[in-house]
Amino acid sequence: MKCEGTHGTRLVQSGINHKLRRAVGAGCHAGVSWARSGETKVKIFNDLKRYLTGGIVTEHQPVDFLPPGFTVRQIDETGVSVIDNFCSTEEAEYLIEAARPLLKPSRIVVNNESVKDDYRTSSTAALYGESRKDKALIPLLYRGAMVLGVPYTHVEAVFVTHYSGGEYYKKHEDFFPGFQGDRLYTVLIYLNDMSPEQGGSTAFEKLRLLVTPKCGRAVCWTNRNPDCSPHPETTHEALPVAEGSEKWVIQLWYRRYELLPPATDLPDAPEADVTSPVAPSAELPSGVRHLSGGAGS
Ligand SMILES: O=C(O)CCC(=O)C(=O)O
Repeated sequence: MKCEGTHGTRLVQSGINHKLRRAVGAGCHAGVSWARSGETKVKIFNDLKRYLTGGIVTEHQPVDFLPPGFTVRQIDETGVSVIDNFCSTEEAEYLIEAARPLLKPSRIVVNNESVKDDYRTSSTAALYGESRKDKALIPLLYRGAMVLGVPYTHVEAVFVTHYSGGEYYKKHEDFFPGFQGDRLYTVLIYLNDMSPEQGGSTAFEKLRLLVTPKCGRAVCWTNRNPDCSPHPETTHEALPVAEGSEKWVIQLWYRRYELLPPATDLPDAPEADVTSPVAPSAELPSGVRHLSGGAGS
């Protein structure tokens, strides 16, 4: 069954790792410069602002604001990166409450048709698309775009997904086979903390990686090579949530081309002078581990 998208470890590396190495390791990418360690000043240059906003420059850009502790980590050779504090607790809480009244049964794509199926048993709320644009999401779209090096306007409609006890999303990939322009990157953002006992982790079976949800944590990976061939190793699943627990996530999918026009009514953001460690680390973030047995172990 094909749900949302697939293809490989080494290939994955050549994608996001390459970009992140440029962005983080080399310390310079698309007008962003980052120092490598210690008290790191994150400096966003005006040309990046123009690039990300499609030419619209206002006094305060959402891209100016990175939550304290925003930390990019490549997870060894998996090609997956984990960004802690991708969003703040306040942003997460706001987005949960904005989504709650809009939740509908989640759907999957089977044979190019969007259907309700027990392959995915969560609920989903659309917060950003043609008809609804929640401005609170824009800073998150910018942050993903900044890390990945694509304009934020390439993002698909944005959904918040809620899992109650027992709910899950079985193994799938995020690319659509045979469609060459589709999802280059996935940024999956957790909006609440969960302990390993509460289930709900994201398991990458082929990469032997398990990520436990943590409020504000984002997991990023590339679904496609530069030549558009897909990455089958990105197969992932949302493991069932334990009874009495819940899980909230946001998925950002960035495509090869623009989908949404640039926003003209941008939210205010805190000042740009953010001190934040942005560095690769030898240690895995807490709650991220390599799998030894099956995906559910
Ligand atoms: O909730 C998760 O951990 C994964 C969600 C997912 O894979 C998706 O929505 O495509």
